[in-house]
Amino acid sequence: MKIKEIKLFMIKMPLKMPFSTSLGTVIEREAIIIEVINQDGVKGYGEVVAFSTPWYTEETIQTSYHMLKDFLIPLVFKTPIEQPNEIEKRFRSIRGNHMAKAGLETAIWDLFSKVNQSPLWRYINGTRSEVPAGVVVGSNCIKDALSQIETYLYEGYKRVKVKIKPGSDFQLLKEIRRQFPFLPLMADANSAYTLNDIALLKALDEFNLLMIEQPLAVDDIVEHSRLQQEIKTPVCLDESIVTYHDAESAIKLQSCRVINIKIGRVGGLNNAIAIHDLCQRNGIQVWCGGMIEYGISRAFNIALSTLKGFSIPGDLSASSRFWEEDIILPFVEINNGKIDAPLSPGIGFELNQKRMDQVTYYSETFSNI
Ligand code: OSB
Ligand code: MG
Repeated sequence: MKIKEIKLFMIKMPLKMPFSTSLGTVIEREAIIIEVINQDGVKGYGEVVAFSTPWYTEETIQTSYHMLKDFLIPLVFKTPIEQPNEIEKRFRSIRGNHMAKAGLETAIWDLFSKVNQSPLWRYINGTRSEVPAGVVVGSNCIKDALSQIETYLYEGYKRVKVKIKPGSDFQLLKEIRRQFPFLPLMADANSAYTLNDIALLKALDEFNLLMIEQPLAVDDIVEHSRLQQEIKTPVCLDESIVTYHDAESAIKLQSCRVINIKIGRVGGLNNAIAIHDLCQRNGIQVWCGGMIEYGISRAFNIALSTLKGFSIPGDLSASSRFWEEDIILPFVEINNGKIDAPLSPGIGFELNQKRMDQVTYYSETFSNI
């Protein structure tokens, strides 16, 4: 298949309410929406989930734009593509920059599954037609967190994740557990602790958390192994797992019992699927992590979560969780705590053109001549 044209749309929208992590607060969300068009005019869509500043990973929207424009798009234009799973190899000549790669690679997966007239989730051999929804509370004020959780349970979410950091951990979780004793609950620290905090982290065992996500630093694979030996709560790695090899190392060192797979963080759908398969072979549970994304990226997360190993509800929330109006149609909705995997070809959602026009502040077209 020959890619004839690629368009980049820079978009920006305020979140309905600020989202706080141990590393900072997101108020407005930028993203790059990628449209790839083949020789027959069929279109595929992808989304770059890097943030405006490099707080979660090294990438930003601007570095992603540079990578796409000057390196990745030329690599896609260079020769025809036989299969979408060859793009990851083609991109290996460029180091890192996983979110930029994932945005373009996923657009090509969407395009191929459309050409094959198959829903993406079937194209990648997904095994379930609906996926359990999960939601993240983005406030560390105890009162706000409790009232947000109440609203989300009413909306049907079956799993809640809260953000913790030193000074906003034990007491927050204690209050949540007091009010919701049986809620499937997990805590995400975004690297806020060190092994010096082991007493506190041990104390969290009493809350019966599904897991604690990324308690220690990004490169603390060895330290996480030490920690997992000391605490009962399963350790889940997020930021630490950027490559297939990272996942292999974490499994070998027993640094975690769970891995959060994010398509953007691991450089695309091909790697996400490979890490899923590796975890399946090694008895490691996986779930799909969120990036405060728009509907295009969410659609890929839904498709990925239909794979057999995604046994735990992911950060899979409705369009209305973050957005007044999402950039896709129909909006993602929760029904009885689940999201239906769409039945139409590709990602199964259309671009909401009216909304795209409102939120696009820059665009550029690249032609393969
Ligand atoms: O650490 O999982 C994280 C959002 C942005 C950056 C990092 C993380 C998050 C979330 C997911 O917690 C929020 C969501 O999209 O539902
Ligand atoms: Mg996380």
